[in-house]
Amino acid sequence: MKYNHIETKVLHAGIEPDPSTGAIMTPIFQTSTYVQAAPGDHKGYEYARTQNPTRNALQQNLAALEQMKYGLCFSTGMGAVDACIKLLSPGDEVIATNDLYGGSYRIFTTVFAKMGIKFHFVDMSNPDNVSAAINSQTKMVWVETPTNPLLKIIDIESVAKIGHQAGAIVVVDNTFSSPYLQNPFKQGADIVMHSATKYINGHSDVVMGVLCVNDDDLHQRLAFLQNTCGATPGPMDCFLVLRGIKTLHIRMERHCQNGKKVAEYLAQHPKVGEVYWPGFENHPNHEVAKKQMRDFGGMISFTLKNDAIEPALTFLKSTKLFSLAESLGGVESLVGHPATMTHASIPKEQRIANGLKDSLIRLSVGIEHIDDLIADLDAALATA
Ligand code: P1T
Repeated sequence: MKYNHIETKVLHAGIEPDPSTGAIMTPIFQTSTYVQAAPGDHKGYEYARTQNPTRNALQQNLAALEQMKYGLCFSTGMGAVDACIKLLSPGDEVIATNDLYGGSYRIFTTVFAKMGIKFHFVDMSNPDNVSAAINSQTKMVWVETPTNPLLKIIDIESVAKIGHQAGAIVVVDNTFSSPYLQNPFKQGADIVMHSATKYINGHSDVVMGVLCVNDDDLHQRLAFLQNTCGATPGPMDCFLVLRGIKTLHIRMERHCQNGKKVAEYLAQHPKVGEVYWPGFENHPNHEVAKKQMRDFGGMISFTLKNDAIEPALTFLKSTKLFSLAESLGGVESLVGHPATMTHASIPKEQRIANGLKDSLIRLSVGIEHIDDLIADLDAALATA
């Protein structure tokens, strides 16, 4: 049966009742290997780093959600980033967004730069900056949109065109949107990457990464890296993520509803300075967000008036429902301080030059009752 809606795909794509028992839920195939009748005579499964039925179901489900042919799962989001960059060779160059997850910046600048891959970080909210950085060595363009943590919006279609004209592979880290809000393949991305740790799993109990691709050759190369380098997830984690995905659409709707109300509440608060959220009409790329996203998500960053740092630190200690923790995209609300937590690996001068202030506070708005969330923020702002 053919179905096109993500609300149906989350439940059914890639999921078949177990042929041996009829179990409706994909079993956790907790095995490291598979018995062969004779050398090479097997049922499509040889060794669990290479293939696992629980992982296969998840990979197929994720590919369907991104409207692409193939999904590949990794033990962490960083494992997925690592595999992408390993497509490149010494001398190749990457143009990356200058506002991005600190861990991505760290692997680029500390691990791969010393292997001879050169990274240029540019503000991609203006695609002209990507054109200006392209040269004959450009082999990959690394987009994150909305960006972590400044919620900048990058026009995927424009940047993908520029990248493709140069013959580069265009990767979009879709973690902040989830496949529910945005499918970058539709705008031209070659690889769609996720930290499935976030909205895809949604319950803050698994760390996992995903790459989705459509091109057969690119899939072959990435599947080779997945198996050869070995950062694959275990079957229990795959089961948990499959389970989390079933409510992705419902969770995302509530994240977006609550996110809008929290952003509007912050924007009118006398102690709050800037609020970064792509749903505001005065967000510099609001129109691009409307074009490529279904809604604006549950991630919001803000500063206090005059970029006050001490009051921001007091605020970070004062919330009760918003727990102070790294990560995002789970059902429960989190608050973070990018400068000392998720983005501490970006040198301070670089961070400040990119607009990431020490006073910035990041919220991952959960799916609790909105009145309780606002009351928590209100009480914490009163102490700040
Ligand atoms: O944590 P891991 O599953 O390895 O994913 C890394 C990653 C990649 N891309 C983006 C956009 C991310 O936000 C992350 C992880 N981010 C956090 C832990 C954080 O709190 O921002």
